Amino acid sequence: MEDTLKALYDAVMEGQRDIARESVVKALADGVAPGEILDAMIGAMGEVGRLFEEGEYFVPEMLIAARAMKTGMDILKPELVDADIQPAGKIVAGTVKGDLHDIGKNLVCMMLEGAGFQVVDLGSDVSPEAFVNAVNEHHPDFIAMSALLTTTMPNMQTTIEALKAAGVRDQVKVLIGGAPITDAYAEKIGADGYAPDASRAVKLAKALV
Ligand code: B1M
Repeated sequence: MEDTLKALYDAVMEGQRDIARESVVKALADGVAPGEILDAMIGAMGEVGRLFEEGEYFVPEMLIAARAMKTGMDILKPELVDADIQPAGKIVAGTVKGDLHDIGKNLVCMMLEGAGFQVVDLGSDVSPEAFVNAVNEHHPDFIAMSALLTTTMPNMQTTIEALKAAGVRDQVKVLIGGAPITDAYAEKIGADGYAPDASRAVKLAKALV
């Protein structure tokens, strides 16, 4: 069992998509808890980030690692979602304009779905207008915005301003997260809450619903 998770960890770090997929399938068949499988992949991506920061990995290595993780997550996702749970609330999620990082946002979406929320995932590079349109179309309880770049963080504020201008700010709670985001930043831009990781995003949404 541990060998399979080690193989999965290595496959994500080395960007080996086929091995990542096979390892997730094998781990599930062996009865490993989906959360443990997820932890192995999150751990590997954390190590990829550390190696990038130390100059040992470059953007292509990060990219293939991220793709391998996504391949594994595609298999894992249905296992994380309990179909019997009634929606606890509806959430429109997306990574803000200009930002292509979607792994953390995808994890947040998966965890929220696993906790019984209905999630409308707008993807990455989502414009303020697209968030506003989604609020008008889906009438969610929350919007969850993700940003991984200091240069795209301000687009969270721009989105909140667009919600205000469209007259829908009061209809939704705005939750934000991503590596450079802090509680202080959430307060500064008038968001309703900040979560540092996916599990705390679930706790936050549950507390505010
Ligand atoms: Co990028 N990248 N990247 N990257 N990348 C970072 C973010 C960086 C910190 C690396 C570094 O320099 N050390 C750095 C940002 C520096 C900064 O702004 N301060 C950086 C850079 C510079 C860039 C480029 C500019 C590189 C370049 O081209 N020169 C470029 C920008 C592209 C763009 O977006 N326009 C770029 C590109 C890429 C790839 C495409 C190669 C790839 C992304 C692939 C993808 O997502 N599909 C990539 C990756 C993989 C990373 C790192 C290595 C890993 C990010 C990740 O997936 N982490 C990252 C370094 C790092 O984080 N150490 C880095 C794993 C993920 C599980 O964590 O996303 O933090 P995270 O999500 C967590 C929490 O933050 C939280 O919960 C998640 C799960 O627990 N959370 C939320 C996230 N969103 C939330 C929303 C919520 C709540 C919680 O709502 C309520």
